[in-house]
Amino acid sequence: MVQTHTYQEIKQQPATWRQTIDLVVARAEEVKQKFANIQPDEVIFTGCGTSCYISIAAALTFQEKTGLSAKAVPASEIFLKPDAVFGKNKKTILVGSSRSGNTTEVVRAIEYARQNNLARCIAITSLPTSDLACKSDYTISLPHVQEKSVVMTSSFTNILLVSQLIAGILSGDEAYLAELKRLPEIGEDVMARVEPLAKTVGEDQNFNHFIYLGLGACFGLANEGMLKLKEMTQLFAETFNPLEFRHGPISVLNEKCRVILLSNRSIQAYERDVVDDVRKFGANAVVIGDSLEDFRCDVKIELNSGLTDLSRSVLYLPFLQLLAYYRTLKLGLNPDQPRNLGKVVVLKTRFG
Ligand code: F1P
Repeated sequence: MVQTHTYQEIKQQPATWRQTIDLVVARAEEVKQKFANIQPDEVIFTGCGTSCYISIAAALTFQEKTGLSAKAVPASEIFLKPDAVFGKNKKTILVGSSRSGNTTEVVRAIEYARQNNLARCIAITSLPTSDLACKSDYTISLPHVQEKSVVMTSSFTNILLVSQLIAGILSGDEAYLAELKRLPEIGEDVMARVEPLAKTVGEDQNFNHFIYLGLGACFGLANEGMLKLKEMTQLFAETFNPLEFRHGPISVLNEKCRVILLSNRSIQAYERDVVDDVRKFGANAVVIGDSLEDFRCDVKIELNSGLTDLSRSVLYLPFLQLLAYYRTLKLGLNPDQPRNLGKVVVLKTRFG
């Protein structure tokens, strides 16, 4: 098999998670101090593309774990629609995520928030020397997560893991932190087990319309699964909340559709009914979750981690990324260099 950068970067994830955990845990006191000094009313997570989907998963996890109000917005909205984003007289922390740290929108978002005294800014990025890192009040950089591929894979899971670790540190939830620390070891096992299934599902050209379903933090992860497939293969792919899917979008289902549900254990009874409906209307249903004995579906991907819903998030990604990767190879395309895409989007329009 051709050893593409994308493949190596997907496979290296569990080892990089280990380094990320050590790096963030070593800064736990510093992180607590930053939040204690600011006492934020709200935390806003922001980014673009994959980093926007990281922000969605991070914000939902952060609020559920810490009890602090949190939300995610695309970086452009910070400086183009600030009144719709920032509450009046609220103390806000803005967390900007970006692999490159040089995406114009996220750098402008941070500059705008600081210049207008709207928020104190934290950056999470792979590049310590990037504009985002230099312009933020506080930076967590991940020098061990350097990707050569245009598509973001290990940077997604590592940046998300940083946000989860921060949520665990701030909430003082030792059980949650202990679960996160088990991810590298469990991840190695999941990576090996899901690869053959991802290859079979990805290479099956009977399906050309992919619908990803996920609720809560899984909505961010489902969006990322959708984006990987879309970026690398240009196939038709969309994302919905599983219960919202019944309110209209379900009408598109036919035998060419493959629906991939990212299951939360806490809401499985609702999800099972959605999957039954998906199959009733002739589509193929793939369910990925921890233990799925009661689901009636076409393909089950059981992670068997024993972890809680909010700890398990990054374990969904190897299957989703490898599925997209294997379809890309099947189509004779280069996963490292998707059509029309570069690693960083730089805007021509000037700021201000
Ligand atoms: C964000 C991003 C990528 C996407 C594309 C352009 O990059 O939107 O998610 O794949 O290649 O850039 P970054 O801000 O995280 O560096």
